[in-house]
Amino acid sequence: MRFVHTADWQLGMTRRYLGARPAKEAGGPTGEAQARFAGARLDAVRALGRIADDAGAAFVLVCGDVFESNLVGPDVVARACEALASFRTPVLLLPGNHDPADAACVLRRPDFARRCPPHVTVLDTPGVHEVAPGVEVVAAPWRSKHPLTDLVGEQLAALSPAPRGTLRVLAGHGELDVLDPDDDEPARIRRDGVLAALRDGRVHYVALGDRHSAWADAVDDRIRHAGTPEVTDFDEVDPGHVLVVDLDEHAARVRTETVGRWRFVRHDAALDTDDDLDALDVWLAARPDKERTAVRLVLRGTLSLRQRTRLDDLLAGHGHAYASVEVLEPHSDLATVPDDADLDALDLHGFAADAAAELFAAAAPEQGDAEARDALRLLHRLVTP
Ligand SMILES: [Mn+2]
Repeated sequence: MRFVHTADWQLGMTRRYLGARPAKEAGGPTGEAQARFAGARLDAVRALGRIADDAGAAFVLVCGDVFESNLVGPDVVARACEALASFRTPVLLLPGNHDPADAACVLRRPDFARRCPPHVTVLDTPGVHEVAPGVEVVAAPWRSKHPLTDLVGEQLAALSPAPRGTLRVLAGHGELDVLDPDDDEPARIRRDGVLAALRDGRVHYVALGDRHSAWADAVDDRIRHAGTPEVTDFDEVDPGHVLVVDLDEHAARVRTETVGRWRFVRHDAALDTDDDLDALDVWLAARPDKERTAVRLVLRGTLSLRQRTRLDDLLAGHGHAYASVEVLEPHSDLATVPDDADLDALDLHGFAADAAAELFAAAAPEQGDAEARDALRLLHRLVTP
């Protein structure tokens, strides 16, 4: 029995650094990257549908967070339904923590129900669903944003071993206790219970969502996170995939297919010299697929006013080619300290020179006046060619 395991489509997701909201500063993100990112998430969905169709999969199982929120707009819902309509393979949608099966659930909204293609089933009822002859999916949907129990464990506890000839796949959403040992979180999935259920044949595969990186359990690789099919954040280890699973009573053979095309990249750089700036320039210039890449820079070091202006120009220039280039301020530690060459370069006279000299004194490292440094950066930008 072959099926496709996926999760965390997060349709309707917005990202501030892609220009989801109009930027205040001139030259900031315009929102076109956000629109392309939203389109890419739908492209990934269509791509995994083609993979399922070509592989002759029995179904596509989406383990939660189909939508970013129960409050997504009707346009997001309509486009999701259009993408789902491109599949020939039946699709099973499990409510996750972003789209829980509460009173406002997007998967129960009239606009979704009206457009939802007939081969799509919403697993908003917990328990065993027969999805094909001899194939059962045990659903553990989220019914609220803050469940107080291990929803997967609850389903497993209610099961007897599967009848001979029946394959059972559990569909759950959430983090395993071994991946995030947080004792205060009652909804953590207890891995011991999952391993026991696989051992005694209550289920044959445990398909999970929530973790946006692909992951397989080291003891029993039939416990899996598919990860998000298109990257959503900078801390994801292995996003952009779907899993094609061949399952029998004893084992799962899993093939990983890549559907994601975007990259979110964090880059750390020490900036103290012009050579360091050259290296950053080269790094930014060399990356492929810039229009589908968001870069987050963590910068440390000390630059003169001239070098700081060069950095600002360099980032702005590359920023036009990339989906996003931003400096992660809370983790960066970049000081601008004027040097004598900066003062000479200003070439000021009279009271302006006096004011600049005063600002230089205040901006010296031992004074550490951040406002004086900002004022000097502005002055430098205004008066130097
Ligand atoms: Mn998610």
